[in-house]
Amino acid sequence: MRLSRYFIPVLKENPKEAEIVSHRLMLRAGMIRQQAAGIYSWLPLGLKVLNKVSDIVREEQNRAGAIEILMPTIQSADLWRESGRYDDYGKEMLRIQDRHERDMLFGPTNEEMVTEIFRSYVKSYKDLPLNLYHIQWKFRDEVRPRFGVMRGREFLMKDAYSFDIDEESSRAAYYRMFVSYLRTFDRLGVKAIPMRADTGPIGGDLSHEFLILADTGESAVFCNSDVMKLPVPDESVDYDNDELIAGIVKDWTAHYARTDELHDEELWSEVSDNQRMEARGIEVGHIFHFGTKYSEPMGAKVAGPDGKEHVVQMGSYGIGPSRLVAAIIEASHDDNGIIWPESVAPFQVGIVNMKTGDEGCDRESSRIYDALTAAGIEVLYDDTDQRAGSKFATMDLIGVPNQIVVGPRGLEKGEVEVKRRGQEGRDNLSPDEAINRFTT
Ligand code: P5A
Repeated sequence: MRLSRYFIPVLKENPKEAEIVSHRLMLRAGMIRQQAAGIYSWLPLGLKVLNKVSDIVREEQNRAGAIEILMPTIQSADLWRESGRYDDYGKEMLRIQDRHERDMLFGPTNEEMVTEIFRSYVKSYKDLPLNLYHIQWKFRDEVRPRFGVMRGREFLMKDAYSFDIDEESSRAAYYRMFVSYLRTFDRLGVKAIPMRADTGPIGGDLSHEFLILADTGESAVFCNSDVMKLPVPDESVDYDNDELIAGIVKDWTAHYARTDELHDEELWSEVSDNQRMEARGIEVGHIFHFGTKYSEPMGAKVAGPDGKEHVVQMGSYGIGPSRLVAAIIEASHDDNGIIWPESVAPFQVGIVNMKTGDEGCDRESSRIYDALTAAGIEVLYDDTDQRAGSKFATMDLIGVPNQIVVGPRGLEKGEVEVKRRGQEGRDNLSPDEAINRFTT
């Protein structure tokens, strides 16, 4: 992408409304635009990152055996009356009436709707286990939307729902999602720790939140520092091996790790002094096992091997891609701006043409740009006529992880500079060597 033809409305000044660094940087880097309290437009750079996050989430869901669907944002109130949650959900639910005065709502979550889909089609245990997910916008009329997309009112969620014939297989489904979350966050370049958590309005008896530790996090957490050292399973992990998956979960849940709502002083006092970590965390994922809470009142049953009808066991599994974009920045930035992990960077390589209009600089910059683009690399080429200093500042602000600097003095020696965002030092390479570094 040539910056002169792109749309990144960077802000020079720090926006006053932004209280935390990720919100400030997302506004300054022209990633998002607030349209109303807690409601945002995603501008090109923000959308690129959001899509990369969603794609990784999607790949890891698919790998763990979940199947993608797409449910609507608008739901009928009748479904929620069936589960009994219509009244319980209170003011957080945005309620709407259509022209026929039918009660509708903007979905805050989809347990009811997916249960309706399930009960309409699935009649036999032979079709289980089943895990359906979608990546769709949600609306929750939060009392205090704040910190930009970190706590929005409209936000993107990946929500998966598992259906199983009995408690044991339902727990196995929960464990598969647990492990796929470890892998997802690892690929996103963040350390998210699973912690025992409260279930709130979703319900159930077993629940873990995945939290990224950060001072600006909204949750207080207590955890044994040993949990930080555990290895994350690699992509060869076999999701069909229930025992192996349960073993990984056992290792990760053997240490004390809880959010404040479930904190237990007595158990905490058993953790040795030098291992006790009291910190704050950003909740980026939350998984629930709630058995028959929705399937019972909504009549989601299948015929079992015994010929009898069984109410299915369910769990639900959420990740917030829009919140994750902010959380990744919270965990990875410096004074100059964002430092994207390679896996979610909007562009892998940035080219800074220090002197647009200089024949040599223009020619070599374009040549590098064309070669990298042809190799399938996403390149942002700053071909504008801004000062070099301001171009450097923009590249750093938006966090492009690899930068190639093309200047007249370097070119006299047949060299360009290659540097990595967030790291000291730079390499002087010939333009061809610079191209090769990224294409071979
Ligand atoms: C699990 C999937 C649920 O809603 N039902 C379907 C369950 N869980 S949850 O914990 O309430 O939300 C799941 C994840 O969504 C993100 N999230 C938010 N992101 C931005 N702004 C918000 N206001 C917001 N609320 C929830 C979080 O990542 C959360 O873990």
